Amino acid sequence: GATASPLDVQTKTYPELVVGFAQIGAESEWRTANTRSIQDTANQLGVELDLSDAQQQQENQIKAIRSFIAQGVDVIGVSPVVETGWDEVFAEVKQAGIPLILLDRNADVPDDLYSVRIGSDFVEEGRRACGEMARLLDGQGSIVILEGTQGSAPMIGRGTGFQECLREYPGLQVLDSQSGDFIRARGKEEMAALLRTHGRSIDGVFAQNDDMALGAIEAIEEYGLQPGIDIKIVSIDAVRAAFEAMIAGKLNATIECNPLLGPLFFETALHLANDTPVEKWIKPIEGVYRQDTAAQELPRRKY
Ligand code: GYE
Repeated sequence: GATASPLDVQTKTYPELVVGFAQIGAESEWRTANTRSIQDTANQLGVELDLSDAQQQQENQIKAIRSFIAQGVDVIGVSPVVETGWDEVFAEVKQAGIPLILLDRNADVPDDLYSVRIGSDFVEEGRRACGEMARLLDGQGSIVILEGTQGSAPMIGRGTGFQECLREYPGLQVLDSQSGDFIRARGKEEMAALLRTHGRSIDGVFAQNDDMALGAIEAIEEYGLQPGIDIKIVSIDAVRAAFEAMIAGKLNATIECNPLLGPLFFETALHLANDTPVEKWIKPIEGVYRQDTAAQELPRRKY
């Protein structure tokens, strides 16, 4: 019949949905897997996606968000490169009545300035990394940290969780920390510098992502030591290359951080576009991987 009953209110479907996403850039294997997951899912579902690449610059992400507002997209997504500096532009999104999803990284803003965050518990990842390091070093030794992008949520969260758990291990100390910006080549450079300064007193490396760990492995080999043996290495993400490095005995453990957030992102976007309530923080389920199961796990890895 022509009369609408409360049961058949108009709802949007995926092919009617227009979504803008302000991505950070392409700094790591994690990030490229994340971008691919978003693009592939949009294609599969028939969602119209406007994807912008900010080349690591917050001002480019802010510009992209303003252009999504001007276009009148249904939902905006952003992975904030750093935690602070978002209040003004997020308030503009709210003012325009557009739902906002923080995908992956969080922002340091009041809860009412975004609709939902979909992403990992970075503090827990840091705690797990410290647990692995303590096991590998038997609770005794000197660690250096390769940090991710300064001021980013994963750098802050992973650092906090690692330090918090270290308090349970008085025999472990952090000698030094340097930022490698989540980039492999930078991880190598910083590790080479740390080796020049601290040499053989380094027992362990906590790299805040796999890419920097892979760079550190090269630096340790060039220095003439054996990564994974002379110096234990724990990192975060669990990308395929990390499994290959574990199989080769050069990386000791990786803490999973799932980048394949595309399906959850668009499902949530559709709910928001249709005013269906969603949880404020949606977390993927993640594991810890070590050398002993790496060969068996590698064929199952999707990123
Ligand atoms: O760990 C790193 C990437 O925000 C969780 O960003 C993400 C991090 C990831 O560059 O590899």
